[in-house]
Amino acid sequence: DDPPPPARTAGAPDASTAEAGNPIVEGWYADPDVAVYGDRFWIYPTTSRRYSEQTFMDAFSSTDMVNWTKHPKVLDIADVAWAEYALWAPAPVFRDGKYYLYFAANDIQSDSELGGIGVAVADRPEGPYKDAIGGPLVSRFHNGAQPIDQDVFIDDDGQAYMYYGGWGHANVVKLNPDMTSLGTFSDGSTYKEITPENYVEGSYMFKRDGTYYMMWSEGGWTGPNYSVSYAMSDSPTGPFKKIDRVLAQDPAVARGSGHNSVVNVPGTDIWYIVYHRRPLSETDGNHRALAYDRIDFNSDGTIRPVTMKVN
Ligand code: FUB
Repeated sequence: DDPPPPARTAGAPDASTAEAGNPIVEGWYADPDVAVYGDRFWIYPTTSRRYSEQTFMDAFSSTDMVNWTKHPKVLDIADVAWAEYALWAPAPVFRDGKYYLYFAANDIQSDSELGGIGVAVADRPEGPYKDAIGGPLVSRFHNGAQPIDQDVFIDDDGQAYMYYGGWGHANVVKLNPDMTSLGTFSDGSTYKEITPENYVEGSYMFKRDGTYYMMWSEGGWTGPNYSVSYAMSDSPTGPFKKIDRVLAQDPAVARGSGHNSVVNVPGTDIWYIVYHRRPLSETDGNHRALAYDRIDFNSDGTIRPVTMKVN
């Protein structure tokens, strides 16, 4: 039996009073992307290790965002024939009875290397996810954007978009309804550059009250000044003008907070930002931990700066 699609209705999970401790789960994880599938919240993170050792992904599910169940190795590099190392930055999305997990593989530094953004598919949120197309969906630099750190967003009209990019450039592409091939824009182009001010990586898109919010990370990912900023637009393809930084280090709590996603508690106007951060005790560049906090909106839709919970 297929599980039900992502719920925004009765039967949905409830995290309206969540006061969980941070880190969300034990272990070194980064780049969390959160989805609501049926009656559970799901978080898919990068296994935060040296790239050569990032060869699998775990997932975590919860009905309340307090108690989490670990689902080990939902995607394994053994199931992606073209990937040699480094699976990271997963992006989950559901469509037409299938669960998709977009990921980056092989840290390509030039167009001549194999790697980029791939897509895996499963019948269930916990996988097992298998490579859907036998090669990368985006395998080269376009507009200067390294093919990493993707997020997939399906608009209310059914059009799917993928936002991605490292090395200071961001692109948006359209996905066809099969979710495994790229579409074209009305001008015939495939890749549209949407780089906002100070963009480094970690693109993310969500929609609230008809407004499109693009979020991204700034600063070096190993440094204390890694942070999250956002733009608002009335179009999923921008333009995206930076409004402000919303999540930054707090020297009393954690450093290097970034690479986020956002979840709306179904049926409410309660929103959480899910991100990774570095514990103050961190001595290893890969020591990143998952955290989440409330995000609140002003009456004009702008986002108030996030206060990081201590734990
Ligand atoms: O986890 C590997 C890299 O670290 C990601 O691509 C960046 O966004 C940063 O979080």
